[in-house]
Amino acid sequence: MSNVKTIAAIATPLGRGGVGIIRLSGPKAYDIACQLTSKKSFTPRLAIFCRFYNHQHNIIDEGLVLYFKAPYSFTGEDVIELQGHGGIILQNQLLARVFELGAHQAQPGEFSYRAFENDKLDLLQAEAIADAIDATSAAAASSAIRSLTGQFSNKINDILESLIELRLYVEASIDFPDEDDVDFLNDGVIENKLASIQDRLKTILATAQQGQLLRDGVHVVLAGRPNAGKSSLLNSLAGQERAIVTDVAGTTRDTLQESIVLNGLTIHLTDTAGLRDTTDAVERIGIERARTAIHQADLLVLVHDLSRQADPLELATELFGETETGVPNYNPSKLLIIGNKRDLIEQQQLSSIIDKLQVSGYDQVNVSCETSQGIDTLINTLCDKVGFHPPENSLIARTRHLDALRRTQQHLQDAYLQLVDYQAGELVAESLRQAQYSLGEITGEFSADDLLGKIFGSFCIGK
Ligand SMILES: Nc1nc2c(ncn2[C@@H]2O[C@H](COP(=O)(O)OP(=O)(O)OP(=O)(O)O)[C@@H](O)[C@H]2O)c(=O)[nH]1
Ligand SMILES: [Mg+2]
Repeated sequence: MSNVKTIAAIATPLGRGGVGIIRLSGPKAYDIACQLTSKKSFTPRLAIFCRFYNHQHNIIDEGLVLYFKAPYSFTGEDVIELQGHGGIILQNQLLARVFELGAHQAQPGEFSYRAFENDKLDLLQAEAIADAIDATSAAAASSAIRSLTGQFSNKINDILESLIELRLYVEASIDFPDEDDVDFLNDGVIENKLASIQDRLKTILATAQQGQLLRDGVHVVLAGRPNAGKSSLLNSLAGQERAIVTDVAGTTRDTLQESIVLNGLTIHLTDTAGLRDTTDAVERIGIERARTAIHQADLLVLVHDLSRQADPLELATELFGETETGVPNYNPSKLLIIGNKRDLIEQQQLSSIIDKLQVSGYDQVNVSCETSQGIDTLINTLCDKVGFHPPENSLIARTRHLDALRRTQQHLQDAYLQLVDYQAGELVAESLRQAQYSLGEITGEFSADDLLGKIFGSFCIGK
């Protein structure tokens, strides 16, 4: 008798709905379904209308039963789906009855974990399910579905295969040297194969970087002097009046976050209190919070009021500090300057500011929150600055994948140096082995148990 537990959970969101589904997986699932419905048997993949009874043979609910016989199911085990009515009380009563009959509450991600253990999915695909469910934009959802269908895994597996082939070639050459009197380390074969794998890895890393942006979005913080129009800009981008806007300097006291989707990219946008010296205790706390948000930003947006004629670089230096050479203490790739209230100034006044910024390498976009002039350009510049250019067939990715790809890249680079600079065959083989290990972590071929626990533990219950 198998000692695998049979698990059950409500698979649909708990609340009012036409249908609510309870899913069971494990060796007792079939028997539990028979006892629950007083039916003698179920045919796999055939929807059967049944009544669900409690222990006193009173009807709890009625609905469809679907039976997926192992191994032809999501988890690879016997799976039963009970499709009753979507009411909180009904679903909980049905679940309690299923527990009475021997099932155990499924932990978050336990169905997917079983699917992974039974080779129904690899780790990338399992993660893609969670990412598809949690997607915050249509583009993220469709790339998660592409990853789920195995497109990302196939690319990784293809590279893994070439890597293993190359490893075998190097190891065989070490074990059987001089067979044909060729110097295998210098004949260019390994170098070419290695270079080709490195190229493919570079391509997939670029795809994964886009996929990670699609999944996680970016944190953009709006900062600047009071009254520059930070809150007005947040409202313009969000398309609704989220933040309070007045002509009183110091209107925004606390940080305010709004997640918006622009050109398919999820931007977690934070409005902050205007930065200035103040004796007001509440405002001071708000400014401290603004400073914390500024430090955590992926991209900092300095909003300045064009009508005040201030030099934006001097302003950036004042607000964010300066380097020894007197330029703002901010990497131009992480700072975007917005000249707001474009409607209040003439074109000539703008030109001199723009020239100076271009010399310093800072990007500036001029907008008017009043007339919406420049907002579309701003959206495109924001996406450009964070490097968001997802290809049509983008694949969802996580920081974990990027990290593993970068480590693989480093091991391949090491292998290359050992080969070209030192002709050290054993060390080439060792670096290739490490590269294979790092790459294999992505699909879960090599993964520590605690990592798996962490990944599946963040899934929702019932998935
Ligand atoms: N003419 C014009 N006025 C604007 C524009 N953007 C904002 N304003 C006005 O500028 C004033 C300040 O706007 P806010 O968005 O509250 O400025 P803020 O930077 O959030 O200010 P604090 O919260 O005090 O730090 C308001 O009266 C806005 O209506 C613009 O593009 N053109
Ligand atoms: Mg404000």
